[in-house]
Amino acid sequence: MYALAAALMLAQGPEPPRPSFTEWLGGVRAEALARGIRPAVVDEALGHLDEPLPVVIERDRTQAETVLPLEKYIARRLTPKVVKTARQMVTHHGKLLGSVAERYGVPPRIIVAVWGLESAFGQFSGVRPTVAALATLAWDPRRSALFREELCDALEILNRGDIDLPHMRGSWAGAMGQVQFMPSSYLKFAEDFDGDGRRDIWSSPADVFASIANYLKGHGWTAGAGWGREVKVSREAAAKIASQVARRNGRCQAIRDMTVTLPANMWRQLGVTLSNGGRLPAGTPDAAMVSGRTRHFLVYANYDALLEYNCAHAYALSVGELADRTREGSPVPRHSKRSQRLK
Ligand SMILES: [Ca+2]
Repeated sequence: MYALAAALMLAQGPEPPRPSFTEWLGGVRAEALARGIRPAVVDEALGHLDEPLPVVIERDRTQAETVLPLEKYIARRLTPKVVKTARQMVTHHGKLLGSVAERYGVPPRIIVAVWGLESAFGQFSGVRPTVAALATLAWDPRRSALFREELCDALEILNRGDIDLPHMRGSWAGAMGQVQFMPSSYLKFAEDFDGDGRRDIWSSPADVFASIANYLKGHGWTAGAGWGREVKVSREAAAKIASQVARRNGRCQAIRDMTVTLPANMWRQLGVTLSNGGRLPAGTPDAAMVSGRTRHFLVYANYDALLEYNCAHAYALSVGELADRTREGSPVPRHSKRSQRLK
């Protein structure tokens, strides 16, 4: 790989000298003004940035991918404490979640599960300054165009007055607030559900819940349908599925790591059963198979909306399972592991 990269660099000649961070920011400033963002907003947001933040570059280059098998990831994230908190939140915010669910068609337990996994139910929404983080990532040549666009969108959010600069905070990667939206997603999907004129994903529970629901709805979540279910796949059935059922094509690895969608009847014929060995019930929707090392899941169309939030099966299955476990009478896991933040 390195030899190839070196050869390519030789073929293309040395890279042109890069502008300094300050010179580069001047270009962003001009672009933002051309987009109609008020000079006062641009000056406040960019004026105090003297240099890129080394910690952002470092974090970006060492981002931990999900290396744990998904069974382990789910077990570590869905601790008894997380499940208990999710249940309490579904009850505590019951009335508000009910109104949000009615408007967007996304069930309260799914909204709470996403919220729980994104920001520990609003407790850890990130304290990093979004504009400074995005400016650093946009200046870094690796994914400059993508993050420059996000930076301009962040300035647009400030321009609209939804949040002020000191409160526009989130992760080092630019994901903001309790819903962890990138600025582009914010502009498309954030909602002002409490009606105060600002879309506040940082501190308004109404806006947080509605924004999560609106994002899922905007990515195809269908009201009244589930996300999927765990199933049992014998070794023999697993071998048949591996040899007979094609994988999906898609933009991210998780999508390429699942099968195409088949009618429930086909899954029955391949030997897939309910976890307790029972027959897949009538009315089971068309489904794709997601398999870990030991656990298997049939996932329905709504699962795709969860992957749009974060394209990793470990994440999307954690959301689905956490949502299911907030139901009355569902089992709370007995094992107890220290809560770990794996994102
Ligand atoms: Ca609001």
